Amino acid sequence: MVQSAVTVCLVPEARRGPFVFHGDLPGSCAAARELGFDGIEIFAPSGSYVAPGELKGLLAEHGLRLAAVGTGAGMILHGLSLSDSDSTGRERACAYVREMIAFGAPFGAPAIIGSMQGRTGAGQTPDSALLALERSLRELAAYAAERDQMLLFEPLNRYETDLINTVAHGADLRRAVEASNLRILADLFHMNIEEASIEESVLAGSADIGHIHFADSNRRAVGFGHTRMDPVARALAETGFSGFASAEVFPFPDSRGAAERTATSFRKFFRKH
Ligand code: LER
Ligand code: MN
Repeated sequence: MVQSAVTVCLVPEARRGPFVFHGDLPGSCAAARELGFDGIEIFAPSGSYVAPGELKGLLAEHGLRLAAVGTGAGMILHGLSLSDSDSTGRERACAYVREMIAFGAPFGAPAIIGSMQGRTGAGQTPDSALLALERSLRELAAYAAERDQMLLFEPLNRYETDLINTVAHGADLRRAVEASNLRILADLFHMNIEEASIEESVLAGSADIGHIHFADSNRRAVGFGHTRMDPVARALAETGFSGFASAEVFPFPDSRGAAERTATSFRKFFRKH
């Protein structure tokens, strides 16, 4: 059965980003539980920003799970990239992600590599950038495996990276890295831009996909855009997907409104019976 989650952003520099809740971790947890979500996904400045004890208490108090932890603040705050041609820069990016993996692991929550994949930099070709990314992912997947954790890799739309834009290309990368705990995060917003058919790509990538970013065509809560979600939900049900569908969407019309709309849509598409 698909699990539901909402995103909570704790990075002030990303306050205009596509996250349901911004700041106020205790209040966000209370709202998530009130609306019936199974978990929260945290976007934090670093792996040491949230005290594990405090998070453990909040999750227990509200009966929530930690669905995943985003690592994009490494790019936003520090300009880090896992495909950096400079070995010192690449190692700093890996160290940053390792911290996030170590933070999420005790909660059973995988780290997400989205923006941290970077782009082809000066003096690189797309192939050499991809090789650097592969190397980073191999190291990080091994680090996550030692902690019995999955690592999530997220294809992004062409305006955010020139490296991996589709689920199929992500699956190729997964095979090149040769790590069974590396899974693809399928973000329905990016897929709406890049895939010929979201549902066909979900079916084709079923063995690779470990997490969903549940978003409509315009990156608002599902129900506020024009993506045909019925066939996508059917494809996920057909493949027996049992991971999280986490709302990574703009707080439109506000955080509460986005969370409520997500909760309604989630029930409509994934809790029919
Ligand atoms: C991260 O999950 C993502 O989808 C990127 O677009 C970050 O902006
Ligand atoms: Mn995403």
